[in-house]
Amino acid sequence: MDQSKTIKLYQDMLLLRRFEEETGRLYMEGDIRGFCHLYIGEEAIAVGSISCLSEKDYIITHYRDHGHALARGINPKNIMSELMGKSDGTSAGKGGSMHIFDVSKRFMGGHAIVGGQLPIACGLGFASKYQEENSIVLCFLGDGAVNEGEFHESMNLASLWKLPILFCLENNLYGMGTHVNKTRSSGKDIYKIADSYKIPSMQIDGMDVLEVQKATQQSIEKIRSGEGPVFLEAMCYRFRGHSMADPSSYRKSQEVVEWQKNDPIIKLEKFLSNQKIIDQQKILKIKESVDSEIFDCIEFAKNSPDPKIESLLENVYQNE
Ligand SMILES: Cc1ncc(C[n+]2csc(CCOP(=O)(O)OP(=O)(O)O)c2C)c(N)n1
Ligand SMILES: [Mg+2]
Repeated sequence: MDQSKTIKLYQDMLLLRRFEEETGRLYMEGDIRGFCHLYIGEEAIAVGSISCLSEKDYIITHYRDHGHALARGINPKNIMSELMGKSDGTSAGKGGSMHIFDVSKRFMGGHAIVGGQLPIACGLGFASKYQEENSIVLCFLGDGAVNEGEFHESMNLASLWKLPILFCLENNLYGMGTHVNKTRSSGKDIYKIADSYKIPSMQIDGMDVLEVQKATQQSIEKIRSGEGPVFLEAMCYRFRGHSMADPSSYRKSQEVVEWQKNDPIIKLEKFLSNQKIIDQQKILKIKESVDSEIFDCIEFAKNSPDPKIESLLENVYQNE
C-alpha cells in the first residue's frame, strides 16, 4: 500500500465532509438556496472510486453531486460559488447544487432527473468506444433510480454494445423517505439485477474507502480490456435527511446512530493510526489545512459577483 496515497484518501474524505457541513450551515443562514442534498456519510464511495480514474475518464452522477465533484478535483471555490448562485460557479451560478458540471475534468453533471444520467452515460461510453479513446465512464446512481425504465434500457444497451461503463450504485437504503425494502423485493441485493443483463456485478461495503478503491480498480481493469460494463452496489447510508428540507422523521434516530458508528472517515483515521501511518499531530494538521481551504472557498464565493442580468439568456439554445 502506498502510504501517502492512503493519507490522501483520508484528506479528500475530510474535505468532502467539512465542505458539506459548512454547506448545511450556509443553507440555514440563507447564503445557499434552492434544492440541496448532502452526501455526508457516503464519502468513501466518491473518494475511493474516483481515485482510480485517469484524466481522460468520464464521471456522470445524480443530484447528490457535491462529493463526486470535489473528489474529481474540481476547485471547491467554484463549487461553493455555484451553490451560492454566483458568477464564479462551475455553471456561472445558473445550475445550483444539483447541476455541477466541469467538462475540462470530464465531469458531465449533476442530474436532477432520477435515472436521467444513465442513458447519457451510455452515450458517453459509446462515443469513447467509437472514437477509440479507451476512456471509461463512471456512472453513479441511487437505489431509487433502479425503479426507472431508463435504468433497464441503459443496462441492456450497455451490455449489448459492451460499453465501457462502471455503474456504481450507492444503495443508501432510502429513496427520499421510502426504505428500499418497500420498493424492491431485492432491496438490499440490487446488484443481482445485473445478472439478467449478463453484466458482472458485486456488492461492496461503501463505508470502507479501501474496499471501494480495490473493487473499482478490479472493475476498471475488466472494462478497459474491452469486456463491457461492470456493476457495483456500494452499501451505505446518508447521515443527513434526503435534502435540506427533510427532517428525517421516517427513520429512527437509533438507526442513524448505529450507522454513524461505521463512519468511513473515522474508520480510515483509526486504521491509519493503528498502522502507525499517521499520528495525532499529523491528523490535527490535516484537519486544520482542510478547514482553512474551506474557509477560503466560502470567502471567495461570498465575494464572487452575482450573475449579470444580461447573462440571463447566455447558453440557452433552441432548434431553429
Ligand atoms: C424522474 C424523477 N422522478 C421523481 C423525482 C423526485 N425525486 C427526487 S430524489 C428522489 C429519490 C431518489 O432516491 P435515490 O435514487 O435512492 O437517491 P438518494 O437520494 O438516496 O441519493 C425522487 C423520487 C425525480 N427527481 N425524478
Ligand atoms: Mg437512495
